[in-house]
Amino acid sequence: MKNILIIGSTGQIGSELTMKLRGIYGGNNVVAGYIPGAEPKGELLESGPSAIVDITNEQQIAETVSRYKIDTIYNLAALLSAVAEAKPQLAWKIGMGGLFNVLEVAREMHCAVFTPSSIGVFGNNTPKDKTPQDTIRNPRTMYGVTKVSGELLSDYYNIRFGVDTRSVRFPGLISYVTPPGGGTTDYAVDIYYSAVKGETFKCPIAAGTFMDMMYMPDGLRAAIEIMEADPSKFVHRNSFNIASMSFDPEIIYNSIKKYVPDFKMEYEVDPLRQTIAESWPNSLDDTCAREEWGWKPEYDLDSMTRDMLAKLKERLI
Ligand code: AKB
Repeated sequence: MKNILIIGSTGQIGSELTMKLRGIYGGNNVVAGYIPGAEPKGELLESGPSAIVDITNEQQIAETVSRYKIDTIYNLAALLSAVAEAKPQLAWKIGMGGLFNVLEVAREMHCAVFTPSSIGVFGNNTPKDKTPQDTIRNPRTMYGVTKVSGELLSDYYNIRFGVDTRSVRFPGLISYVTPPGGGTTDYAVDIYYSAVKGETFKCPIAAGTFMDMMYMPDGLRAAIEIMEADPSKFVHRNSFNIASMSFDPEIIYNSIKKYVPDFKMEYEVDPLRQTIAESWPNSLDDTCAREEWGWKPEYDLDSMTRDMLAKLKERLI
């Protein structure tokens, strides 16, 4: 049985991952860490303990780990790519300063650590199609810089201090529960909301721009399965490419139109997001994750679209 602390439990991944982990390990064994202003509510608040844990405050992390006898930390605090470009100093403080605090607590108090990385670690010089696991990582965004540095620092703590650090490079995550904020791939979530609300979708990403995406249930499973995996088979740790689908705006639009025939989309390209999107791969090769810990996605674009539309209809109408 694990005792888990989620830092950033009310965010896009955290809100669902906390509930899923509580379902597996028991409500009382999963602590929802949050910062004031982003308090857990409803089921998230009622189903287990919560604690203020500001990732920039090492002592607060250490006190929570000690109080709840934590052995595993999910470090989900981060600013997404477009917002990190607007606030690069804060993005570094949270992404790198925060990770350093988590790793120091983990080193001293013997915790395993999961920190999400991203397709954002790649840049313009990276091979675009079926991007390999081990290849050029030269991002030109602060988000990407913190993610590459985070991968390196996490591997360093594993090699130098034996901290059990593990990570996956998430594609754009698509979910009907908690909306993302400030990401480059957010359009692939927003488009479903517009379709269900009967609105014309204004797409900020240009036609022909492919990026890897994943339905949240697969993303949650990846985060849990990698922490459960037998590390004796690991060649890599920080961080594994994982993939399930790759599309451009036209392809996801047509997938939705199959079920919402009068749905309309227009382009209003956002230059910042477009530049970031063009620097990211079209699709990742996730062979290493498949071979080293058995990763396998369950959803493709069509099954995700059907589920997203059905779930959003229940929530919004
Ligand atoms: C973003 O768009 O910033 C994130 C990511 C792919 O890491 N969703």
